[in-house]
Amino acid sequence: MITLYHCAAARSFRVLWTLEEMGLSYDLKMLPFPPRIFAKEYKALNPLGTIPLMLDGETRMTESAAICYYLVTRYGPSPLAVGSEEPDYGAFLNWLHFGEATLTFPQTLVYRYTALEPPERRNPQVVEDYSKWFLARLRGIETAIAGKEFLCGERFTVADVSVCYALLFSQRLNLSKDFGPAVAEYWHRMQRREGFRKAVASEREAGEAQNVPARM
Ligand SMILES: N[C@@H](CCC(=O)N[C@@H](CS)C(=O)NCC(=O)O)C(=O)O
Repeated sequence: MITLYHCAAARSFRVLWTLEEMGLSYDLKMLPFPPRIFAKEYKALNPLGTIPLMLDGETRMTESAAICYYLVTRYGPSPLAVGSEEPDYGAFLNWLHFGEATLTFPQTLVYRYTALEPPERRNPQVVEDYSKWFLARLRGIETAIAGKEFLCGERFTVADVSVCYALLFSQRLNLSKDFGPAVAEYWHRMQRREGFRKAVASEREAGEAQNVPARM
């Protein structure tokens, strides 16, 4: 059984969404955010204190994009992966990592300096600079997705999952108001997927059952 440690709407949502798209069974362990403050015992499991942590037998992983790739290959073959023999293999890997390394990175700074830090440490300059940084990188998606249904491979893949998590996070950060029309339409479409809706319902139900409040 796959075990996923998750905070509502955190990066571990990528993994949860992938699990639901693939129809895999899993045990979802909900934690309050951030676990390093509100679930200090979690550090014994993951000394980084970060979410996600995925356990699958002897396998132990903490990087969301890598876990998505692990799932679609270990439990594949799956159309959610683009194979190395396909023309879009490079594009697939690029978008998969772009979602985390390029898009979520500046968002983390916006989140930290608007919500996570105590009021005296909040920093509007950092927020403004990294909001601009994020929106500039997002322009790459606007061009890539215009006139297309999915980012690559002509089908839904975990590259879409990875990038769409950044779009989900944008809503919380008040950045989604600045989406271009193609990104806005893409994001709207992706949220209508059954796998996305099931993942949202799954985290809500697990949070209620385990009495863990949703992330602020
Ligand atoms: N690169 C990692 C980043 C993991 C990460 O930083 N997760 C955030 C949640 S979205 C976290 O656990 N933050 C906890 C903290 O800041 O203490 C990934 O993609 O999974």
